[in-house]
Amino acid sequence: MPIARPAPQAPRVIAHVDLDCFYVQVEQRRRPELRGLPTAVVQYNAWKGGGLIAVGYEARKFGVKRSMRGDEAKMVCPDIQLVQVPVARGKADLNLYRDAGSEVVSILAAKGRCERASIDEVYLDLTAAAEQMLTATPPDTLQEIDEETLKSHVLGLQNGESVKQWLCRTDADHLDRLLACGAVIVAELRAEVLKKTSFTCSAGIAHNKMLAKLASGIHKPAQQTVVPSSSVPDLLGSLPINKMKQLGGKLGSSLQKELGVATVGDLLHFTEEKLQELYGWNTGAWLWNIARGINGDEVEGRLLPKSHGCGKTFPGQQALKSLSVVKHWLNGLCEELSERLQADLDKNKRLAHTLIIHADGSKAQGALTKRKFPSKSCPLRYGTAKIQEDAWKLFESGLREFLDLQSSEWAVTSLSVSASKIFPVPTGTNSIVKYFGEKQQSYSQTSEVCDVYGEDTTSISSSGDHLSEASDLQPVNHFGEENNGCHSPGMTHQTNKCSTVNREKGVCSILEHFHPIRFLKHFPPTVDGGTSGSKDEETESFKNEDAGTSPSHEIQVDQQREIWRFNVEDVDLSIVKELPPEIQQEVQTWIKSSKRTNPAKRPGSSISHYFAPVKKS
Ligand code: DCP
Ligand code: CA
Ligand code: CA
Repeated sequence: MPIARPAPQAPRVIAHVDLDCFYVQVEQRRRPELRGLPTAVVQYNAWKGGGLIAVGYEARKFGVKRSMRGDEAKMVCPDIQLVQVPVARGKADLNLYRDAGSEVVSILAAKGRCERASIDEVYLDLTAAAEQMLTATPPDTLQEIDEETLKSHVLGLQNGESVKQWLCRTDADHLDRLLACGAVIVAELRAEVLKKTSFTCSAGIAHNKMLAKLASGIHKPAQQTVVPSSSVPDLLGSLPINKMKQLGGKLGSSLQKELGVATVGDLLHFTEEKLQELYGWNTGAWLWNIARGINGDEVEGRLLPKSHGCGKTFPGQQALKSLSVVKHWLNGLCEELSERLQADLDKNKRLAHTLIIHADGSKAQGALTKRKFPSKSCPLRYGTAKIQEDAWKLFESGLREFLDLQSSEWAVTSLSVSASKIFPVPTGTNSIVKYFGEKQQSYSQTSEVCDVYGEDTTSISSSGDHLSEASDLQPVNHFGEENNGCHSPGMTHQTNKCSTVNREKGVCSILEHFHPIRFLKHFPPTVDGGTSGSKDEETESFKNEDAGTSPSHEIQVDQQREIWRFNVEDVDLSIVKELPPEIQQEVQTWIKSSKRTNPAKRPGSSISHYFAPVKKS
């Protein structure tokens, strides 16, 4: 759902940068003999030459399109070079492209806040850099303006004014002067990307994200487009409503049908009150804003994806019809997801907290319900086998709901697994507290939100954000995608309660043994002789007390004023293994230090021993 955010008071310079025919450029860099030749990247499934997922600009001249299959492309362009996407585990392996995208991101991030919005695009907030340039070296003072800047397309130029004249106008208002600086900066960045990676990209430069995104697709490849405020009414006046991000789906169709709105500019005919009356307060306000080119969305400082996902479609005859076949594919997807999560953890020190599965299915004709295959989620446990186990439970629970207790025949036509709610690994001795804090949060969040809302996105350029082309194989990227869903493996569809999740296993089982105790100002001594946290110690988040025969570890969360306690020597290693590796290491360190101080070990007899709260005396 769109969110209406008013424009900030101060003007901003925002760029949207999108790589041209991205997978093709990556393949042409690997195989330079393909440079300059009409080239396309095709999917793994070779049926009819494989579905095209990226088409180079040389091939586009012949009329080759992404919707075609290889055989069709060869008919319109006999010399086309078809490169198959790399394959692993019977599906596309996009790591090559992800890494290439990361190279570009690290170059673009040099000049301002940078948000990686998809596998091949970023937003940049260049306001500070542009302001600085305007003060120190505005375009009119430059001895020479580089060629790439001069090739910019400036929307709405009047009376034969040249780009150079527009860039150097000293009587222009502050807003236009800032955009002119933005154009110079973006041209430099694009030249840098070309020099360092050999990739060309296109960009839009405007006062907000929405306009920058619209502009980057207007002139491609290897070009940039500037949107001065004065050009906005014309731009939006001619923009078909379904080309606007978030208006490609139901909302856009409703506007067309109910209000006869054909272009974004047509929305100007309606008052904000009317739009709010029809579409609700928030959506109404958002529509009123976009009609005027107003958009307050911030560029988020995020160079890494918000979630990881991998999926595959099984159209027509390939549909999966037995549990064992579904399990085979699901296991493969989980294996890939697990590898990527581990790589993210190793490289970026980030942990994901929620596992989600999505599937599409069909039922035998005559089945009574029209229910869709529900998306399901649960807290994520690290380790391939655990992810596979949980994903399988999620699938089974989804299938039960999908069939609605009827014993109808079924077939699965797409499967995907993803991991979301990714946060940096907390550092320092505080980490386990933060880890459990986040776990508890994600656990309760997933128990509240139960439906996945399909995002309703179309852009003027054919964006790869969601990679959702109907085809044999559907790689899923989740840069910037929000996932919602709530169900968990242990949950039955009758109860619809997440509290039954993983009672015996997993993070939740551990959480249940970390009973938070309200922090008391003068906490009495513990039964095992360890002293409690005093007020002075509140900010010391983890305390290893060597107190008597049974040392007690005490974890305090000062913000929440809660304490967890347990006897570290009673911790069962098999339970520790369910934690992410970094946290495991930390717990191992406590255990080692505890053993050193207290070699007499007393084994715990039941799970309730392991993390049992220390009783107050
Ligand atoms: N992609 C995909 N499946 C889709 C859409 C895109 O696998 N349905 C992949 C291949 C693209 C990449 O994502 O190269 C980026 O998608 P874009 O929509 O940005 O398209 P291109 O970069 O290929 O072309 P353009 O020059 O139009 O941006
Ligand atoms: Ca692109
Ligand atoms: Ca793109």
